[in-house]
Amino acid sequence: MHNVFLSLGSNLGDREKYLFEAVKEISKIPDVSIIKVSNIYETEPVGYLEQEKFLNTALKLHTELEPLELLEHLQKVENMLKRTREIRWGPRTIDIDILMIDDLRIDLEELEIPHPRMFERAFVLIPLMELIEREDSFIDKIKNCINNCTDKNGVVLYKKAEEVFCSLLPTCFF
Ligand code: GSY
Repeated sequence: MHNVFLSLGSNLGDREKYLFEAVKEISKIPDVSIIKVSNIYETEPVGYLEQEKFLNTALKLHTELEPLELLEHLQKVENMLKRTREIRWGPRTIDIDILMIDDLRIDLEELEIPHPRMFERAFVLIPLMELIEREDSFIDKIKNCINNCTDKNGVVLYKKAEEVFCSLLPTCFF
């Protein structure tokens, strides 16, 4: 069984609906159980700045799938939600990134774990920190990085997880 953390973001169309649909589709992937979902944050765009604000959330999963199998399923969810990616760092209906899988380090063209830019991004780390337990690896690094992130003022609580995802998950998951 693998312990997995994901980051989800949307800044095109009905952003909240895309996050909801993405979590719904992820919950249907065989051999995947959603353990916890973070609150949703509204975040200033990072990278390509001339675009709308994002909504970001994070998920903790347990899965029997191997990393590349999980990636394939998540890419299907992105495709199903009509993700468009005309500009490299530009607007998208949904973005699903695998952040960490156990203590694994993976260095493949299609998948780098831990996610190569996660420790620089407050929009990833602030939701993620809600899901992290004391025994999880990288906890000290995540805390330090949040303290040092210059963009954390651009990350503002938008909605509590239970307001948005309650029909998908038991309350104990929030
Ligand atoms: O890497 C995910 C897509 N993305 C985001 C995002 O999800 N949130 C914010 N705030 N900025 C972003 N820039 C990119 S690219």
